Amino acid sequence: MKKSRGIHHFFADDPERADWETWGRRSDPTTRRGFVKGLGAFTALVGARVAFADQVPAGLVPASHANETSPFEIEGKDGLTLLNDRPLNAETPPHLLNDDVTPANRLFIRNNGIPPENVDPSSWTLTLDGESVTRETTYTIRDLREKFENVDRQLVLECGGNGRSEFNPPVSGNQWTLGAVGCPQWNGVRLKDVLEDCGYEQDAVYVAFYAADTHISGAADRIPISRGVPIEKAIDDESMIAFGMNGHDLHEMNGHPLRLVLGGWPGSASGKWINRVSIRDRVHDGPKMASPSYRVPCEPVAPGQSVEDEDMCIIHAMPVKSLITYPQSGIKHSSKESLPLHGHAWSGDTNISKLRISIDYGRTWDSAKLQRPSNRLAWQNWDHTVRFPTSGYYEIWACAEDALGHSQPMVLPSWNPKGYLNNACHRIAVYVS
Ligand SMILES: Nc1nc2c(c(=O)[nH]1)N[C@H]1C(S)=C(S)[C@@H](COP(=O)(O)O)O[C@H]1N2
Ligand SMILES: [Mo]
Repeated sequence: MKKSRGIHHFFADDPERADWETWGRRSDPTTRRGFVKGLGAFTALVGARVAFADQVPAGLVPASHANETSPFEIEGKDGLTLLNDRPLNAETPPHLLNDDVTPANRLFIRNNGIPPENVDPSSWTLTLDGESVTRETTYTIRDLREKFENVDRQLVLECGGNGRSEFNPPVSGNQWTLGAVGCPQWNGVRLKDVLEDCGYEQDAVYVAFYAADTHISGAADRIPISRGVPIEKAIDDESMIAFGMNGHDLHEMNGHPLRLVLGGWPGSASGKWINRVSIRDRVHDGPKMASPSYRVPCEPVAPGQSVEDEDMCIIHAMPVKSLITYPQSGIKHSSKESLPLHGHAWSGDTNISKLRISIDYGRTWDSAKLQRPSNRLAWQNWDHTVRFPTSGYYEIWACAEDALGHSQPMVLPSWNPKGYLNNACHRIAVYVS
């Protein structure tokens, strides 16, 4: 199942015409600033008068139509959108991510290969090996549970390609919109405690996983993915080997019976169905570690520019980002009542310091009420209330800033050949009557 050419391609191919047919105005090609040309043409697509129409930037894809995809069914999952069925890839619409702790039925699925079947947790083993391991050791899941302190941590898992669908020019790969992210509570043990138990040498550089899923081609000698992180991230207090989620077994598509969770880093490092963890004396060289996978240009490039493999750098922590999870984009609302908003914000290895909201295309901003994370590297919940001065079509924009002073880009971050790290501010549409 492949996504058909949609509104983003329309804007990419012919921005002038897209602006005219969508927003009902023409933009000045020299300045790229829009000027309003009456209110007629727009209503066909958005179906309402646009409030603050003079503030709409040229080439803006309306939030009311920016994230349209198709629904599907999978056991134990509810309301996810299918992007690809082989390998299985499915994301969660933002309004279904409204829970402060993501339930299993709302966590996205990103498979590179074919998951193992008929998994038996009682006979599953995890072997610690590699050039820099002191004592090669094999653990059963029971060993892990009994030998090490059990910890519960709420940690953000986000695919490096989340948001890819909005890059222009478009790039190949799963066309994730916003929902390849979640923040369940993971149950397991610290990766650090296990690494210390088997021991590692001074020359340890990387910690990598191998897993039980098989290659999409069916070839037995090929593995779909084997990635890792620098030893410093592996021994972070929050890095986990998880055997559960929200107090239950892991969902079979989310790594049952054993997975890594490296909060705040590209999801691809958080191996599912793991049976081997290797302590390497070099940067790991497994499938999908090499360029251009999960890498971005070391220096920014122009949109569409090709980049040599050696000029691509491995992604470490994910950038600052936020979601509006209530209300659902596209709702109808009465101008007489105020509208409560809810959402989450997160940023790689650090926390969030501010969450700003605008209802006038960024002309003015308000600060939302931001909660503390329930533990380090959990997403932070925020609340806000807005009032609309008139009826019409509105967009609510949310933008976070983290403790390092980094903010989300208003439009898009730097274009890159594989379409990673799109952390643009989230926008939703509201029709006020
Ligand atoms: N063994 C294995 N681990 C894997 C993958 C995979 O295909 N196989 N996909 C990775 C990627 S790219 C992401 S984003 C996360 C997704 O985790 P989830 O499917 O539980 O949401 O798992 C990672 N771990
Ligand atoms: Mo991913």
